[in-house]
Amino acid sequence: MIMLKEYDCWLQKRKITAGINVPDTVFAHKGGEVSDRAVKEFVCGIDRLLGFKPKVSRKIAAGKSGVFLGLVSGMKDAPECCGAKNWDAKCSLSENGFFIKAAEKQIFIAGKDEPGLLYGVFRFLSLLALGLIKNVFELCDSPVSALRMINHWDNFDGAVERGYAGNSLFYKNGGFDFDRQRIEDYARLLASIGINRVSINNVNVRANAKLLITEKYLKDAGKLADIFRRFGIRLLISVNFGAPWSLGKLPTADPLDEKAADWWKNRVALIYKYIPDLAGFLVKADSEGEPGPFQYNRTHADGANMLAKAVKPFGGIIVWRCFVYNCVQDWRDKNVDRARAAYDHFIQQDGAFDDNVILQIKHGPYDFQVREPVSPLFGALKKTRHVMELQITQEYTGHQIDLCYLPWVWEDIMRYDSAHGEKSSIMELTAKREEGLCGIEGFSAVVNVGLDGNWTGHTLAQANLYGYGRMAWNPAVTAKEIAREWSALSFGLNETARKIENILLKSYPAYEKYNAPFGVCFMVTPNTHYGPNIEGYEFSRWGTYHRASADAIGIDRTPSGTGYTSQYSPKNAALFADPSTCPENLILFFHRLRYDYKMKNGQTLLQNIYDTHFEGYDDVAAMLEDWKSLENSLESEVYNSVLSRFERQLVNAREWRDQINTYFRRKTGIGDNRGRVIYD
Ligand code: GCW
Repeated sequence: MIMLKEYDCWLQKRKITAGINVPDTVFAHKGGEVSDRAVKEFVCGIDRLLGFKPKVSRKIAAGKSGVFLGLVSGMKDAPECCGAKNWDAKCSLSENGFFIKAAEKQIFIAGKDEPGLLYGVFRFLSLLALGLIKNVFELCDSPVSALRMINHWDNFDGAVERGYAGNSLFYKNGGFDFDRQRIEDYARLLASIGINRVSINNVNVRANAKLLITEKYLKDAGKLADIFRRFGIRLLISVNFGAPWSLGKLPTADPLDEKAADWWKNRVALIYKYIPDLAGFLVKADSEGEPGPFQYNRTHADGANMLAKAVKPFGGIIVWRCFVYNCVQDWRDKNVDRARAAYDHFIQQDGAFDDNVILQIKHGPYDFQVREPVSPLFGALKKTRHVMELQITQEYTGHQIDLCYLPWVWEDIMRYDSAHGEKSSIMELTAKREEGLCGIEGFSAVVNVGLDGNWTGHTLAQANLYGYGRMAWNPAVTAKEIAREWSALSFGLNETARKIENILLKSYPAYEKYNAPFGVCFMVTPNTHYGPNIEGYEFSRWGTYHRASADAIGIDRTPSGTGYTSQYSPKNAALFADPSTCPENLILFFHRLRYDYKMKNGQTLLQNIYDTHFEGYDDVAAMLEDWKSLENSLESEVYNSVLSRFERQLVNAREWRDQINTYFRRKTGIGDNRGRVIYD
């Protein structure tokens, strides 16, 4: 019977058989707080995996059997340690990187910097638990991404916008209210997957959250920062662009108004008194009603640069979100295309931003849909720092009721080739930072955690948080590798873990099949975004249309339509604009097609809509049966909590299947060519 303490996630306390001898003495100089945290985590990690706590010696005894932990700077002249001499000659580390060398009597973990040592310790422990460290082992690893950030959309009343895992870890009843141990456990989970930045409040900075940057709240924010700092994590605060007006009572928040700019300078100085290592601000402006520079006929560069100048003296950055669009659209107007907005606004400002401004761009042009093309901004921005924004919380992917393993689609995103010159896939653009070229500096993601005992609502949704950390560190890691790691770290090296790994890998294709078809997007219940409502957004102001008629569906985004395809590189513009080369899982995002359009499998578009929705439901039924087969190998609490969510997911999949199929049967008068039941 596999016991799983859900709260411990992938850091389970479970005795393993170590592939190597782990000495019972750790040699480590007294270091900074993060290095000391690394030593503590090594000791605790060995205790939870091997059942003993190594003792710590601050005096390095060269040649002795032991575990040597330290920084590159202090370990270059490492004692004759497991042949690690001159290791740095063959292992060039970048920021936050680490080197691991393990041999029979000695283990050597060196960090490029303090966080690097901490990441090296966590990676050693996870490799040990995965049984991947045998005899002599050597690993030299640095994160491809400099910025590996988590965004919290947590509100001061304790609610979490688009949160499906309980209330906020940080706030309650209008202010900070957190359990220090819970925050420390959370910081440990994030550090164990290489996260180095956390923004702590909703980007929609409303109500009391506007006062976060006042002394009333900064003291508590500072206490939060103290806990995260020990784990190498620096905070960002989301600020409301209109604060000089709404908080400072100035007549304007115009970024070019000197008084408004001075107000921010003074406010920043106050903030850094309480959080000296604040990484900076995260800003949502001119989007969904949030204030921004457009209100003053200023550009986003004007807005971001004004804030950038305020934080520059403190080494701060401004992470400026590109989620802007005209959300007062008239559904009758086929010329306005929300998908065009971010590129239209920002490409013309490439190079206009200060060097401490980083644009944060959603992976797709729309809004975290189950399938979207990658934003045309990636590969096109040549002179502006930027990161990609992903969503771990399952706003459009099942609310952590439905299992939907997101690394599956993230792998597609990382391998997408923007075709802007050489090495221009997302993962190659991320690696370009090393070569000093303007590439993707990292990733940011809206987190899926809350106060639920298992952190994520659905226990298997922990794999999405784990997977985000692994891919943010190295975008080349595959969904399969992540599923294997997470399943084994959580459930052990056994057949049950392998079965859970396979269920994870089946879940995204299943979800995509029963959801909005072939990249047409939305069709979700308005506001909640869970469950089907095929015309729920069809006449809204949000620009989220499918325009299904009696004989066709989809949006023409080619030059003969909204021209969105032209925002891509010439190669991809041509690829997407031609239905015969456009990837079929996106064909209704880019094209308006008749239902009798022949798809690559020889069936019509309409029949493919029916087939995918019947299959999607059947796939969920199969996952449910797979899970039931584990009843006798899993302790009942975990088994039953996940079982109940699979049963709810099956109800949701049936609704999607039947509503979508019935909708198109009624629209077209054409049934399923295999005579399966479609309700009239
Ligand atoms: O997906 C939409 C969500 C909003 C969110 C917004 C954003 C925080 O429905 O809840 O607001 O995107 O990304 O700013």
